[in-house]
Parts: sequence; structure tokens; C-alpha cells
Amino acid sequence: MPLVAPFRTSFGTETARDVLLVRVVTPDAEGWGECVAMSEPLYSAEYVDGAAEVIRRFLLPALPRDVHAQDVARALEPIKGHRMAKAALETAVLDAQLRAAGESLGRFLGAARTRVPCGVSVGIMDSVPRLLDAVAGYLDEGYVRIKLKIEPGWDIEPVRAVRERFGDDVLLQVDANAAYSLTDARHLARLDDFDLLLIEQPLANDDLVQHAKLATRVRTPICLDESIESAEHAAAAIALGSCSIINVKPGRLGGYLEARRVHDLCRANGIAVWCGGMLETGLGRAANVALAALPGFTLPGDTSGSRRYFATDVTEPFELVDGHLEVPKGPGLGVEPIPSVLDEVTTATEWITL
Ligand code: NPQ
Ligand code: MG
Repeated sequence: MPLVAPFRTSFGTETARDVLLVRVVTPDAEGWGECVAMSEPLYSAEYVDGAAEVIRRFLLPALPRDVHAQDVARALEPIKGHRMAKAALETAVLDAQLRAAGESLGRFLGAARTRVPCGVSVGIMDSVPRLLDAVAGYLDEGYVRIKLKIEPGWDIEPVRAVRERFGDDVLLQVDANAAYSLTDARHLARLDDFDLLLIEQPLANDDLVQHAKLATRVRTPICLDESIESAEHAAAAIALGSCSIINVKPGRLGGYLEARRVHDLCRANGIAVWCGGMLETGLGRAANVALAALPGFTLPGDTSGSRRYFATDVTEPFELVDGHLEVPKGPGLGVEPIPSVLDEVTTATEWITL
């Protein structure tokens, strides 16, 4: 699916989203799960063709025919890693199960509100004026929080410019996607002047210890994204003092059930969480919005409207109202693909019977 504009991060520039959807068909219902892996292994080791391969070759054969969503993760445990692929499969099974039972995902997960406040992730731009135009547009659309993607050479100046132009009341945070090292601590501490909500994943994904050291050298709260692939990782990060905030992305964590576990753990430990985004279509977006309605999600997420990324979404578009998205109320994800749109963007399908 073409993106409305190129999205540049510290790891690369994306112009299109190669989406893998899993559709589970049971005698009672069908369900959808969106795999958030990118086309290339740049955000993490997973990539979309690899996810399709591991699903077809290892994950589906490991599932009993009548598996409950609550048992999927355990059935898939012998297969190491591939959490985004596992999440897509578990979500599709869960969606089918909830649709059959007539229960919404929000209700199943324990949603505490009917709508969620929305932030937006703003890519690295060619110039500060272009960035300011983009941020102005998003603020006009109602977004209640701005996240700037940063990298060495695009950090202090864009943050300063956004603060100067839009004032101190804008909720503002930055995301480095692991582009810095601990030797940049003094440089990153210069961000302390700008009253940011957080700095997301400044250092490498496998370095909880160095994040803990960095946390003693900067005042801006550290938030982890790539580093946290399970509730166990979250527990380790909390114990080490590696972060005071966690970005919860169900794909990265292996599914919505593990995401809820991270939420519960963080809530019990005074760690704020918010719901991340992976340029999902309306299917993944619906599930994220349901998750973001849980009580521990105390910061606005990257749960943007459909048009932030896609001119035409595969579902009815999610649209901001007063800076918020409504939690779907219908059974399961509460949304479904529009057949004609899905047909138009589909490049390949494969049916596997268990
Ligand atoms: C993040 N997402 O929080 C990610 C990174 C990201 C909304 O900033 C294609 C697929 C392109 C997934 C670019 C946001 C992507 C992607 C960036 C995820 O770190
Ligand atoms: Mg991130």
C-alpha cells in the first residue's frame, strides 16, 4: 500500500507498506490478524517474507485444530523468536473467537474508556521549515502529542524549532530508533532543555545496561521500544532502571495477550505505557486502539488516523474526532476489510488447511 508521503526514520525511508494479513476461518467465524513486520529487517530482525515463511512452515503446523487464543503462545513456544509472525496468528485466532462469542477486543482486554487520545509520529525531513509545516498540519488535525523522529545531525535543532514555533504546551517527544551510543550522553542531555515527555529508544535494542547508565546522565525520561520483546524484558528493564516509560507494541511483543501482561506489570511498578504504531492498516489499528483504552495507557499513543499513512485504508478509515479515536464496539476487532479495496491491494494469497 502506498504511503501518503515518504516516512524517514534513523533506519531508512519507507514509501510503501507491504502488509501481511492472516485470516483464520473456523466453522463459527473468521478472524483477522495484521503482521507488523516491515519489508526489510531494519526495525528488528523480522521482515514480511520471513514472517510468511515461518507462519506457513513452522507456526501453523504447531497449532492444534481447535486452539483457543489463550493457548496459541504456549503452542508456539518451541519456535524461537518471530514474535511479529506469532502475534499476527494469535490475533487472527482471537478475533475469530471473539466474533463467535460476540465480544469486542476492547472488552476482552479490559478497556477502561470508549475513546483514546492520539499522537502522531513525524518523520525526519529535508529541512526545518518542512518539518514545521508538517507539525502545523498535524496540530490542525487535532493530534494531542507530537513525536519527532531523530538521528545524529537531526535532533537538537528540530526540537528547538518545534518548541519555538508551537510553544511549551505542546506534548512533545522524540524517537531515535537506536541511533545513538552511550558516548552521546552529553549531547542527548542537551534535549533536557526542551521539556520533552520522553526520549524513545536512544541506544541499541540489546543494551538495557547502557540505557540504565544513560538514565543517570539525562533528565528526559527514557522510554524503550525495540528493547522490550516480552514481559520478561520489561521486568528486567524495570529492575535495572533502564527506562521509566515503555512503548507497548503488540507485534514486537508477540501479541495482544503479552502486551496486556506488559501493561499489567508496568502499572504495578509505576511505569507509564503508551501504544506504539507500525503503520498498521485499519485492522491492526482497530486492535491497537482497543489496547490503548486500558487504564495503564496514560500517555497518548502513535494511534494516528488512517490518513496519516494511507489515502485509502482497507477498512473504513479511522478518523480523529477532537484528537481522539473511538474504540470499536463490534465483536472482535470490530472492523473488517472492504472486499473491493482488499482485492485492489492484494498481490498474493495462500490458503492452508489444518
Ligand atoms: C517506532 N513507528 O515507533 C516505529 C518505527 C517504524 C510510528 O514511529 C514500515 C513499517 C515503516 C513499520 C517506520 C512509528 C516503519 C515501521 C518506522 C515502523 O519506532
Ligand atoms: Mg519507536
